[in-house]
Amino acid sequence: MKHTPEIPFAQRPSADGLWINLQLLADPAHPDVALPDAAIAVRDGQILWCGAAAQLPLEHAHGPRHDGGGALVTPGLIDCHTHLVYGGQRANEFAMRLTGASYEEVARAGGGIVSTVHATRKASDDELFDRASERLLNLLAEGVCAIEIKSGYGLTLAHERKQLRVARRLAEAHGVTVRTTFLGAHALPPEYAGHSGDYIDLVCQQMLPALHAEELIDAVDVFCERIAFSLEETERVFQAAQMLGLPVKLHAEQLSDMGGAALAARYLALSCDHIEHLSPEGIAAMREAGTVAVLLPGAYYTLRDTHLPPIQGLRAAGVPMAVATDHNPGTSPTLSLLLMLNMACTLFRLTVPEALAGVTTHAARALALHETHGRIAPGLPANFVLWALREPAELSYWFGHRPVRSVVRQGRIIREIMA
Ligand code: DI6
Ligand code: FE
Repeated sequence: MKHTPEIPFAQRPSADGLWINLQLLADPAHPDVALPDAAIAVRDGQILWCGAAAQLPLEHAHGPRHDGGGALVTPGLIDCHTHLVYGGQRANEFAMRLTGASYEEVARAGGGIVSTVHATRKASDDELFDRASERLLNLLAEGVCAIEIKSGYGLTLAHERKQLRVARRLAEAHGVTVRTTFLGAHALPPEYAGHSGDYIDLVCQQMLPALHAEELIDAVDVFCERIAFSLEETERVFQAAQMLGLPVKLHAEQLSDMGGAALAARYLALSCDHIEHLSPEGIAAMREAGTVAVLLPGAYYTLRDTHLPPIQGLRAAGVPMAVATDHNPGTSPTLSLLLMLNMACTLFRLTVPEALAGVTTHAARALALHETHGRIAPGLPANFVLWALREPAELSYWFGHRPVRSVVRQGRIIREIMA
């Protein structure tokens, strides 16, 4: 079945004009300063002005009017860690874990990431695009305006290229900001069993330079873990990325403390993600480097993890914390960033302002998009969401609910909202 959005993005109406009757939360890190009776002026798809309607400069008062009906308005949400493009699914492993197998046992038995690699290699570009589009539409319908998409289920040059091209095509087709992350070092492909050094050679010497030359890579990631790649192997990939001028990030200390966060910080990583087992030294290194801590409560929940990430330590150190879905078929098969917002509060005890900053300003920083995304401010592209809610805390409070009234994405009005 071919999946196409009902109305192509390019045919959606322009959001240009004056948006009035809004309760404006321009910077979600400060939800207590939502501005009542606010307005946003949009021109050529960009925010021209925003603030209290009473202070609207006369020159912005013309053009079409859009009445927000008193809606709460936030910046578009940002999902800064996903593995959205892949073939197949892994409900069978979910069932195996319910009868006692652990994630690591399933992986060692040839399931896990490698089983998704087989399904992804088999799938055509169009199949991958169609499946990923369906998933993406769920996230977009919740007000997501920017998303990171990782490769890492191809593990050959051709199949990694296929995943990254699909990610670029999704951006174009759906009018959403996509940052692609090359995760060639996600798992050891079966044909390299016992030769992980050779596989890392391939990643560093062939895949990375070729895909970079094709402008398919915005950042480089590694799964640094007992069941994946060592600290030394991770560093080799970081060195290759650095030579090409590409920023790095890391799947760090998810199942054990490998010292990955401190290494990533030495390479000025944009983010360290998961970090359930992050040490005080790791926190200090991340603070020094300005690295964002990306919290992934969906994986924590699915794996029934009990080892909480060191939230209090991160908070005390002032390390920015982001929250993302980690959408993937193994450990986080969720398509709701709003649910992650709730889980970040309920499971990890983030405060409401922390959680809201986690899916906006801090998520933008984790993708090096903080100059353009995650806030509502003059000069930024028009990405904002009107919610059928009265107060910001409701965004974290409800779960299993989609209270979106309207989305403005890349300067166009999206009325979806898909079923
Ligand atoms: N960490 C994760 O949570 C996912 N990848 C990773 O490096 C899991 C991916 C999978 O199981 O397919
Ligand atoms: Fe992940």
